[in-house]
Amino acid sequence: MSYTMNVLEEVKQKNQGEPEFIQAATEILTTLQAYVDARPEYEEAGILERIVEPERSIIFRVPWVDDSGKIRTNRGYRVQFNSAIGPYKGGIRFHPSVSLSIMKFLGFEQVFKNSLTGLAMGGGKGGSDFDPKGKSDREIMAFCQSYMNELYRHIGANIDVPAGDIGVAGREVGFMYGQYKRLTSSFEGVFTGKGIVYGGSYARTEATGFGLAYLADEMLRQNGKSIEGKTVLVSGAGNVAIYAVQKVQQLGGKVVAMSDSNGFIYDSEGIDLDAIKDIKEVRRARIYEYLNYRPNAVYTEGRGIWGIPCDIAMPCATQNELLEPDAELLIKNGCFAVCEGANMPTTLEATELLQKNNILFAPGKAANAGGVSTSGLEMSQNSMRTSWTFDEVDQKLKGIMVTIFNNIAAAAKDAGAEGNYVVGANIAGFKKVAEAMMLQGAV
Ligand code: NDP
Ligand code: 2IT
Repeated sequence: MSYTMNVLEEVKQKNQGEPEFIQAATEILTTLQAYVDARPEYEEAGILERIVEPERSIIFRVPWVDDSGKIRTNRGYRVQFNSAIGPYKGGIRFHPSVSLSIMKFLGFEQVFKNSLTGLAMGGGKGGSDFDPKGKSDREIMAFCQSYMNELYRHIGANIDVPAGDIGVAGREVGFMYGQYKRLTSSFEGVFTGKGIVYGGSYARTEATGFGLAYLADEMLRQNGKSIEGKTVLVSGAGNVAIYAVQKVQQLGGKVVAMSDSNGFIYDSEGIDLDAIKDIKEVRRARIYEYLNYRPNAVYTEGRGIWGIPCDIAMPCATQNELLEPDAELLIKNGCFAVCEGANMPTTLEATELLQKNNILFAPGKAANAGGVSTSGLEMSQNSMRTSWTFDEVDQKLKGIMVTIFNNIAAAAKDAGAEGNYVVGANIAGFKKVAEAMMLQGAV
């Protein structure tokens, strides 16, 4: 068996009970196989054995008091996966499904994604199985403060810089940042996604969704297509989905459907984004309320958004939300591009099927890298004690997304897999991290 496949077998043996991490490792190692096995220096330096093992996984108790006065306990995590090219960097997720496996898959993806941005950021991820749904602002604050009471000792502007992810956005970052500052007496760029008035960057809120649309636009353009006039499905209705829809609409695309974990809405006239923002960003309500704003739209309970005919699909909710039967439906209905806004939303089988059918496929670690790229820009602004305008940040973001696309397309071509952007992203992301690890010795 080859070096790469041996390491993959070892990953499966050693991490039983971690299906999401094994899934992410399988995708990455399988696509790196030809590249790595042709270069024995990687095996000599033990690069793969090291790169699949987090530098550190921290698991801790998070007790907090709910509004009835009862003490509740959740489990907190921070996986510091790889610091070869910069301080650990990656979001924090609050969702009841959070487990060590999900933290490790997200941290592993983040290592390669952050390398693709061209900025000096290592990879990490954190979170908790805390469910923010239905909690009061005071309960959210109590939880965030307790989470930080443990996490603060492990992070720092040059050590590990968290940000948002599912269930964590401006409100939660504010509470966590405030508690960090109180515990350390240090006002520093230890978080990204901060409020504009205390060191946040313009356009960080929009960045992941905008970046997704920029990368999609570039991929389509270089393949003789465009977003203009196309019918688009965007799953989810959170931070990534909302700003993906906004930019797709600005680029002339027609988004006809969005979803949340309860169901999906279809609006043949095109999604009214102001209504979605009011429901999700202001009122934190369910997506079926869209019918109160647009009575002609249709709401369907459950999953099923991928059955709507479209040209372009953008999964922007969560991992494993686009399965093989969904891919079959997309292909049958004439979809020609799938661009991942979420992390690992498409299963391995669905990805393979889409690629076999020549669907243009932009993998999450490249397509959603606009969020962490703009986090990198926020870190730069904090270090320089300066603040760039929205347009300045947006222009830099656009430049980074075009560069990422060019790099992954070139890496795919060099590997003899032209047009396979999964292979391209994994090789391009791996190269820089592996080289840094080799130069730094056995660490
Ligand atoms: P949000 O919490 O803002 O939104 C998540 C959306 O996805 C919600 O509409 C949510 O519905 C839905 N969703 C979440 N979990 C599930 C589930 N298990 N089943 C069905 N629907 C679900 O998160 P983000 O928009 O920030 O993140 C979305 C994805 O993008 C994630 O994969 C994240 O890792 C990735 N990402 C985020 C970045 C960022 O900057 N925020 C950057 C790069 C990637 P409901 O409200 O009903 O739960
Ligand atoms: O998955 C991701 O890239 C994020 N959630 C954003 C991470 C960050 O540090 O901005």
